[in-house]
Amino acid sequence: MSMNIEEYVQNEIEYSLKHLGDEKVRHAIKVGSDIRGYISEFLRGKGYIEIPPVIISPLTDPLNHPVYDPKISAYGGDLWLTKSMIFHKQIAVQSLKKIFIMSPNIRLEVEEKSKTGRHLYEFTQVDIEALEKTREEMMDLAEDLIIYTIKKIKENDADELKFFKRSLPDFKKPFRKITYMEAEKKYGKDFERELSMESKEPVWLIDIPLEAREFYDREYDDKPGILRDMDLIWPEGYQEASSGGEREYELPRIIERIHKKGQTEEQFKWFIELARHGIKMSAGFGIGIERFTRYVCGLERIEDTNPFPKVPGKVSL
Ligand code: ASN
Repeated sequence: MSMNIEEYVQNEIEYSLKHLGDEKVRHAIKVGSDIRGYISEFLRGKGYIEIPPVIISPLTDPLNHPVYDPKISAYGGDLWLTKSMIFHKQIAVQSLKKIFIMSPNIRLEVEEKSKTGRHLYEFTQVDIEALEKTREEMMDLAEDLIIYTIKKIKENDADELKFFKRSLPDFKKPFRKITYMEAEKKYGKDFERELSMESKEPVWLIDIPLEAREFYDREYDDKPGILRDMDLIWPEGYQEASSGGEREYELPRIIERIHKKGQTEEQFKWFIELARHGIKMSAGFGIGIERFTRYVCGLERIEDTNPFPKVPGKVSL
């Protein structure tokens, strides 16, 4: 049965008021707010500069899976909503050297994804990039960031953790690492889920094959088809925490990788132009704030971390 627009709006307002009045949601929002604060504090302490988010641009992340991607035509050009600031990071880091962004991303995922409890079509990732750093250096930074943030949450959000009956472990560095190929062999097709379910600590999934990733992560010189990238997996079945890698920065390699993905140079002309000017290598990663909050609070559904959650398939306030 279809609703008229007044009914729809009425339902949405009622939902929002009920959602925001839910004690669980209020506690989770407080934890999410603190996670943002501690991550910023940590990164500033390491010399990272926060830059403002880009919301709309002719250049955004192609992603490795299809999403609904509406084009906004204005001023004689075409613009898209940011799916990630990957290219802006690569540009900004050339002069700023170490950067981060509390970056709102829009990814209009298929309705099916509402079932995972891990997807929102509007979310925030803290997106981090550093010039002339290796993947290993960035993994080390990510481990310190997670250990620091969880320590602070345990010190300062004891009431919230008690409410959620959540006791968080003290993770030790370095986190375990497993290659994509090893994980697939050991756990089968659904390896990310299996790996997460059996782990008590975060695990790095490294060396992801070219088909499973976007064109911009760097391919090994001596292992064709394998990328110098990494995903971090939360334990206890909470799955992906972060994704990142070293980047391609040399023009011929960028062009080759765009073609290998069956994408066009036209789509990435802004980035190609930049690479033509010459850019230095960089590496980085992004951590989803709502997913971090979901893990810390031990929540089943990600929408409880956000006052105005955008669940795939649903028009929401
Ligand atoms: N933030 C990710 C990275 O740094 C990119 C993404 O979100 N797709 O690699």
